[in-house]
Amino acid sequence: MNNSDDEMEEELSEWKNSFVDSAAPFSTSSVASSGSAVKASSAPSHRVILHFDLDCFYAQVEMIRNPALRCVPLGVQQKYIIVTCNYVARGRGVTKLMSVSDAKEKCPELVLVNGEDLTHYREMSYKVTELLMSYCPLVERLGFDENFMDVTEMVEQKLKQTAEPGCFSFKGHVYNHSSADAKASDHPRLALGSHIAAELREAVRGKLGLTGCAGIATNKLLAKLVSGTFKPNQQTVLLQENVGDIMGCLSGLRKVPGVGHQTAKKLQSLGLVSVKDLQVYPLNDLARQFGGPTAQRLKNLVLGVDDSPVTPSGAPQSLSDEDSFKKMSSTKEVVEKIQQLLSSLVERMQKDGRQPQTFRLTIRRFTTANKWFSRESRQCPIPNSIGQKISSENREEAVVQLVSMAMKLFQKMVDGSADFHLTLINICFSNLQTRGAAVSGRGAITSFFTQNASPRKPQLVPSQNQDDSPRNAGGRLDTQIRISPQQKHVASKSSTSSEGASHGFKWKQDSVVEENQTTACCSEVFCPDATANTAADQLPPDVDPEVFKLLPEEIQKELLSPLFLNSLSSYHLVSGVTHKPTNKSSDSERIGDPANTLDTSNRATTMSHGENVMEGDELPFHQPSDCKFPGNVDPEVFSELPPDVQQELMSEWKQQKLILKTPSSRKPGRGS
Ligand code: DCP
Ligand code: MG
Ligand code: MG
Repeated sequence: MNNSDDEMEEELSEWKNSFVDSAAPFSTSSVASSGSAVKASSAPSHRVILHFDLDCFYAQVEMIRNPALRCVPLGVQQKYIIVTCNYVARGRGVTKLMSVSDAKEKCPELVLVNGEDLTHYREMSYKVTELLMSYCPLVERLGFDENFMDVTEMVEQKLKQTAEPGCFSFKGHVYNHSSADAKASDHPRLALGSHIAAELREAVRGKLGLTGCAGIATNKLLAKLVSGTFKPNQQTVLLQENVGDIMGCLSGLRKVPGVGHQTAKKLQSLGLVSVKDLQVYPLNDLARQFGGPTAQRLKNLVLGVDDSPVTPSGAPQSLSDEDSFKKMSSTKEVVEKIQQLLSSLVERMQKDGRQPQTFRLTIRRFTTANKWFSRESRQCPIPNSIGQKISSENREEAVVQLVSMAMKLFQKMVDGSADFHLTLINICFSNLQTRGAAVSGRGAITSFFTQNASPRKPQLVPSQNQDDSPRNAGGRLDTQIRISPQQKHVASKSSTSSEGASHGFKWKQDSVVEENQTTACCSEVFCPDATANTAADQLPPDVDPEVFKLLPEEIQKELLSPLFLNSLSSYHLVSGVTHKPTNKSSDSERIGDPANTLDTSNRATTMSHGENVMEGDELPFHQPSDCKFPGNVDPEVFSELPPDVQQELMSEWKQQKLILKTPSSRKPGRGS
């Protein structure tokens, strides 16, 4: 599979086979005519999914912080771009992602605020999700300002309590209908969904002071598509009978959520440009080009069919921060930038309360061939002493030590004595563990939402793909990537933080799919010169002693301590050589997939997305370098076991006590 295919596969991966739905779409009228509208069925006959998208999100946050900005045209600026603007400014011709100079030309009285520090946006974003979750736990975040919610159960409950079909009504708009001609009693579930949406929007406005739009439909794809029909601060229901209309109104295949740049390009090469083109294209022909499952998914998408579940988002699995620039070419600047990024990231990490186990540094070099999309990373474990400082009052000390670690990683990638030209630096904490679990290398992610917020603190079962990385701030892509190619030369802001892709509903667009991030895992167990031999003896065989030598002495000592070596069982300690996985499915590239992490050879992966890389290499599925699998243990089977079981097994193997049988050699992965 070539890179494009991988990316395309990924764009589509979450839009799973749901052709059955399209073959037999739910008929609201049949429900009504059979009289079941008011008789609650035990199993919901169809889902009710809400999609919320806040109005001019960053601008609203700024207006809450400074109410004087409410009545002026306001633009939120990152580098030279207006990433969003309030509706007063929109009324005067300013648009999202306009350059500052164009915006000023359109609206000379435009007031600008700098939006490069995402702290307030991030905090508000989580408050919104938390508030929604207090009504129903099935909430999935999409970027900073969007949430899906599956309210099917709530609707069913309400339906049971509703005796009279005549009392149904729609709140807000109904797509392609005037309120009068849409008969709510024919669509009782969607009608009730519209009431729930209105109530939730009112709660968000009342409690947090934010307005937003909502879409109400039978799946995520349709809810997302319909929610922006009337803006701002309005909501729209999509009836099943109008699915064809809304799909037909999309101006091109790229407008279909889930169809990314690569897919659209390939479709275009087949002469398929409009939604209609793809709808009528024979499935068999499509399957010849894309393979059966992808072809099917594509067909489903253009038919408005999507059975992907709303997957509760959970806490991010990593926290990161980054900045991009036109040119950075001195080590001094690199140190300063890393220091600056670390100061704020460590603060965020401290607020989060968990202790990171892994630190990663990512750089992007300027090259003429691949100007913007080539990232390289090195990562290393974080000694417990530093981890503890992060979560304590010794934050500043932690920053100093982390800067020093970061610079060692930097030197593994860049020869500081030669010329270099960087355009981005990203730092990331991952493998976040609850306190107490950190030392043992075990533990689960706790509720991110319970860290700062209100007394209502829903506990989440985190999904696997959460990443508080620089991506998807706007619900699709990160700022930097979402800026159009013409604008890219200005090197966007990307002080970061987004959650990465939400499991089950990943929107990929534009150039993010082209991003080629090279991540090499770096063996980082270290020894001071004086103790080099003894230390080297203690190092696992595939650890690079050279890297070890580069680290500060106290870190080396700690890393050599038995406690720490023991905890390393959750790391892959390999030297960084990069290769591209040849058989990469979109799923295996995803975070948390054992198939992607159980590479007991040199572990390194060329990923197509930052967010995948962010998360994909942190999971405790690797054979620890100081503990080999017994000969008859199938690594793939091992990878399917829960992390705590793996840990236990590994410690038992260390004592040479356990021999596992090899039950099968099937591949791990989705559905296995
Ligand atoms: N954002 C960003 N960079 C982008 C796009 C968006 O930083 N390239 C940020 C700013 C937005 C926020 O994400 O406020 C949400 O993005 P939306 O696309 O939802 O835009 P808004 O919420 O600002 O406006 P709208 O009212 O159109 O939803
Ligand atoms: Mg928005
Ligand atoms: Mg949005």
